Amino acid sequence: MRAVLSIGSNMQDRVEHLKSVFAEFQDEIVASSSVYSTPPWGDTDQDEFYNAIIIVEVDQTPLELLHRGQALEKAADRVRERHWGPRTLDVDIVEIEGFSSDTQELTVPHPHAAERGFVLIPWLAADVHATLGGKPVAGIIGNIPQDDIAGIKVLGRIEKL
Ligand code: PH2
Ligand code: MG
Ligand code: MG
Repeated sequence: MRAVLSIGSNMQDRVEHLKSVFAEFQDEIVASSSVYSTPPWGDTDQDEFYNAIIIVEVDQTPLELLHRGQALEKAADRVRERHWGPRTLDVDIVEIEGFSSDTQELTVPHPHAAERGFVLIPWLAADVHATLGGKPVAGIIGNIPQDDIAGIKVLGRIEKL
């Protein structure tokens, strides 16, 4: 199963938190973006995030993959406080090829992906042919307010940070 993961951190050592995800999936990553510095979206009263996209090919079910991401969040001492608030590590499933789900536990494709430059810009960088809901990600980016895109800056490949 091929899945697109959006990972983010805006607390403590952001690079180290993101590295824990790259390490966990090292043998299953088929493509990945650089790390981007991104202004907080939704709840703007918090520090800048570091975000990246990892595309994985895993021999697992969607829920198994979800739980693997949650274990990484737990290992980073993630505390669930504010909705859209600061976090040590967030591992979100953006999309799974040929699969959708709308349950309490898992909503795929991610319901906010199309509004989020911090997801779409790294995703396009990892996969120029990326599509979301049948539409090219390159086109969806054109619908996002320019102000949301302007603050998104590439920092470099994770190995170099
Ligand atoms: N995650 C959120 C809310 N806002 N903003 C940025 N820039 N990056 C994120 O990863 C992020 C966010 C909720 O998960
Ligand atoms: Mg999230
Ligand atoms: Mg999440």
